[in-house]
This record gives sequence, structure tokens and C-alpha cells, in this order.
Amino acid sequence: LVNLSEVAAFSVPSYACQRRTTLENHNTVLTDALSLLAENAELSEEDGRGVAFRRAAAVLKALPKPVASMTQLRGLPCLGEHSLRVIKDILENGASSEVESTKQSERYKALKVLTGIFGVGARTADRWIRDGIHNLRQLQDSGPTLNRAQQAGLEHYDDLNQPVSKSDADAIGEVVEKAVVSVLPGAHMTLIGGFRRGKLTGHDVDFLITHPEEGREVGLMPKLVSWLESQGFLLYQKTTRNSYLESKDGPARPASNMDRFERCFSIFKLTKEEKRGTKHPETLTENGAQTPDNGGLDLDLDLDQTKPAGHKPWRAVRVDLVVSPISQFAFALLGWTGSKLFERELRRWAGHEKSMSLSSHALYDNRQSKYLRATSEEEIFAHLGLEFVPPSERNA
Ligand code: TTP
Ligand code: MN
Ligand code: MN
Ligand code: MN
Repeated sequence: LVNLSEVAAFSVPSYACQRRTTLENHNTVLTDALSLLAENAELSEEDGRGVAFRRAAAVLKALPKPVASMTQLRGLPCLGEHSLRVIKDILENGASSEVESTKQSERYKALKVLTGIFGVGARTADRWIRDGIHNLRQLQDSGPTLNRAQQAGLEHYDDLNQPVSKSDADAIGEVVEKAVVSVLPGAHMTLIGGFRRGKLTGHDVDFLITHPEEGREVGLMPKLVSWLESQGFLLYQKTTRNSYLESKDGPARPASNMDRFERCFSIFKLTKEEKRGTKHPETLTENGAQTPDNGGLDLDLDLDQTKPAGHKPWRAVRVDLVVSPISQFAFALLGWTGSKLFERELRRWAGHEKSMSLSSHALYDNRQSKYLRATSEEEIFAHLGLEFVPPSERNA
């Protein structure tokens, strides 16, 4: 007897921004496998392959129940030959040989450890590996010159590789909020990134700051950073200036994927005191309830034996601050809420299906040769001809 409900094929729209993807994932074994291959491709600077695996994983995240057989996948978008082979391997053998051998490979392990240092990207890690540096000990011994970000990254390696909890994010939010209103009364701060999507942990905490009066936000970031620095909250910070200029000829092609807001990458010093100061003391745990997700790697290298990790009264947390003028706020909010794949798919939809250019600053209609204004995320989805997807359903 064949259970028809089990063999019935799934159906999902092809762009992730047309789908509702909650954090409830019925296919974690499959999506973890595909995400690992995506990560490995990205670490090897094969971005095309990386995106293909990310898209395939995102399709499986959107399915209403576990995949039981390959026949259910017929007609689904974004599942290429390679991804289908990985899925088949797992369904039939319980594991993918490609994923398992990638996980075990010295190169993947070294790339993971080295790019786990804040400030170290795939290119730098690759160069180090070619110089025989595979782990932190070898890095310290053979000592290539590290820039300021990498020095801070290495110094706070263990902390920065621990997941950040929502209660940590809230505690930092209270400090940042206090700083924001004391340097610019009337300014607003919003939690963005993964925590806005409802994630319970993250690799950092992201905040977007604006002021309801256009132009009042100018000069806010340096003041905010000075305030935080003077109170001893910043272990590291690098601020970049706003370089966005709207042109009547439409959006210029940005040199990179980076947007051009005034922004600050920082390492925040979160003390026990700040944690206690939050409004949600019941959610606090001594050293964080979760165990770090190190992908099975041994990251527990104690760099300084005199200061055992976990016994100091504070922890380092990556914090991103972004300042936007109110006229661009909705675009910044949408662009910084993620997920990264959801954002990429929104821009692909805009370009390919609507002949529009979407960024974290604006939406430009190439057919009408004009910018489309919006004061809310809902309006942007409407301009794009998409049903509104709330943040908690953008977890593609
Ligand atoms: P991240 O903080 O990198 O990712 P996240 O918050 O979704 O996940 P995690 O919990 O691991 O921190 O980025 C948040 C969003 O910001 C993401 O959608 C992409 C966007 N973003 C930019 O627009 N420009 C940038 O330069 C970066 C780094 C991110
Ligand atoms: Mn694909
Ligand atoms: Mn984040
Ligand atoms: Mn971030």
C-alpha cells in the first residue's frame, strides 16, 4: 500500500522572497549538509557554487515536512544535479560521502579555524594555508603581520566563536539605546539581522539607528562611538563613512556588495553587570546555555593559559551599528534584516522580474527611470509586486 500523502510532490515558488521560511525546519539533516557544501564553496571563493547550494538548502527549509523520497522533489526549483545527488545519498545511506569527506579534510578544517578569526576572510586564510599555517598555534608561531582587526579577532577568538544569546543581544541593546539617546535625543534604534527574524542565537548583534528628522542623523556615529568608547564598552571598532549619493541617472553600480551607510564594526565588552541590568533576568545563564557550534572542530585552543576562558567577568561580542537617514530607513531595515539569501533573492527578483534595482538605500524603476519611495517594508514589497513577508518568515 502506498501512502499517497507521503509520495505527493512538494511545490514551492522559485524565488526565496516569494516563500515564507520560518525557523521551523523539517529537513535539518539535508539543509545542514547542503549548507556545509555552500560554506566550503564560499571559503574556496567559488561563489557561484556557494549560491547554488544555498538556494537548494533554502528550498528544503521551506518544505512543510521531512522529505521521504526523491520523487517528492520532482519539479522543485533550484535543485541542481549536484544537490540532488547529495540529498539522494543522505536519504539512501544516512549520510553524504562528499559532505563527510569535506568535513574531515585538512583544508576545510584549516579554513574554518582561520576564518573564525574576525578580520580574516577566505583569501587571507588561503594564503596562510599555502604558507603552511593550519591552526592558531602555527599562526602565532610563524607570525604573519596581522592588521588591527585580526589582532583583536585573535585576542577574543574563543568569545567571538561562542553563539550570542538573545538575552546578551538585549543587554547590549539597552547600552546602545542609552548611548544613542544621550548623544542625539529623539534618535531611534532598531534590532536588525538574525535577532529581528526571531533567531535565538547569532554570531553578532546588529542595530540600525535613525532620527525622524532628515539630516539630524549626520555626525551621529562618531558621537555614539566616542560615548561607548569613553564608557569602556568597545574592545575594537572601525567606522566607515556614508558614501551613498542618489543620482538622477539612477543607481550607480556599487564597487562591491557592501552598502554605503555610515557603519561601525565593533567588538563590544559585555560585562556581567550589564547582563544583570537587563529587564529579563530570568533568561540569564552564567556562561550561556548553549554549547558553541564549532562545527565539530577543536577550537578550544587556550591562547593564554594564565586567563582560563569563561572565568572573566565579561565576554566579547561582535556588534554592527548602522546609521541611516529616515528617507532610506525602510530600505535599510529590509536590507539589514536578512537572511543573506532572502536579500539576494529580493534583489534578483527586482532585477530579473521587475527591471528594478533594489539596495539598502533605495528602489529604482529602470522602466520609469525613477526612484520609488517607501516609508515601510510593506510598501517596498508592494512596489516589487510581492506579498509581504514578515521578518520571522525571511529565514531562507
Ligand atoms: P549578518 O549579521 O552577517 O547575518 P545575520 O544577522 O542574518 O546572522 P547572524 O545571526 O549569524 O549574525 O548580516 C545581517 C544582514 O545585514 C544580512 O542580511 C546582510 C546585511 N548586510 C549588509 O547589508 N551589508 C553588509 O555589508 C553586511 C555584512 C551585511
Ligand atoms: Mn541550485
Ligand atoms: Mn547578525
Ligand atoms: Mn552583522
